[in-house]
Amino acid sequence: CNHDNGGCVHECEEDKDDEWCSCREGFKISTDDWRKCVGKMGDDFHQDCHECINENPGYRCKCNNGFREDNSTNKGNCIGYDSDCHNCNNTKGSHTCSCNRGYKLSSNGKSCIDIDECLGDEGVAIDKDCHTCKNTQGSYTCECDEGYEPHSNEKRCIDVDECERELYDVGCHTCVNLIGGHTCLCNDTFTLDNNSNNETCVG
Ligand SMILES: [Ca+2]
Ligand SMILES: [Ca+2]
Repeated sequence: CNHDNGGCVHECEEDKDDEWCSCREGFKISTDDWRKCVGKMGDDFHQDCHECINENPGYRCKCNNGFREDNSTNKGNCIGYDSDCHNCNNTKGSHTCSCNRGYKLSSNGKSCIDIDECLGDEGVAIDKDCHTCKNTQGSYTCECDEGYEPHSNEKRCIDVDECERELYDVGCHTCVNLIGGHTCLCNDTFTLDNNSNNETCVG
């Protein structure tokens, strides 16, 4: 009994020859395991507790697969959960699920599944300035057409200012930014070389 309470869940008793486990009032030794105490479900411990583990004070429940001990005020019973349920809310004899942003409840109401925003309409489900929507778990990202880049923290595409970033041809005299592209202006007698890339000024 001096070591780990003799393995007993409730009390350990001993005399000079032997040691044994005993249970507190309302509980008796389990027929399956001499160290465990069983009480009356619904009386000594919660109806929905699968395996009652005594603690001082109170008790905790060991729950079967797919269940966990309720952590709410109603502690001491096992509630079914689905690992894909984000927020499990215990109700009498059952539970409901609520999901984080970007997820919706499955048809059985027990798990959260990703919303594929890309299946929705631009301007409603996704930003209207998102060019190519890529679905992700809990969200989505945008890929942008050439001449655009993704906004740093919004899910939309914005124009790249090629002039400011000096992404224009060295033969271009004056770069003019356009939405989705850019163009060049040439000095005086020069014109854009439309035989090459339309970005080089030729005289
Ligand atoms: Ca998604
Ligand atoms: Ca541009």
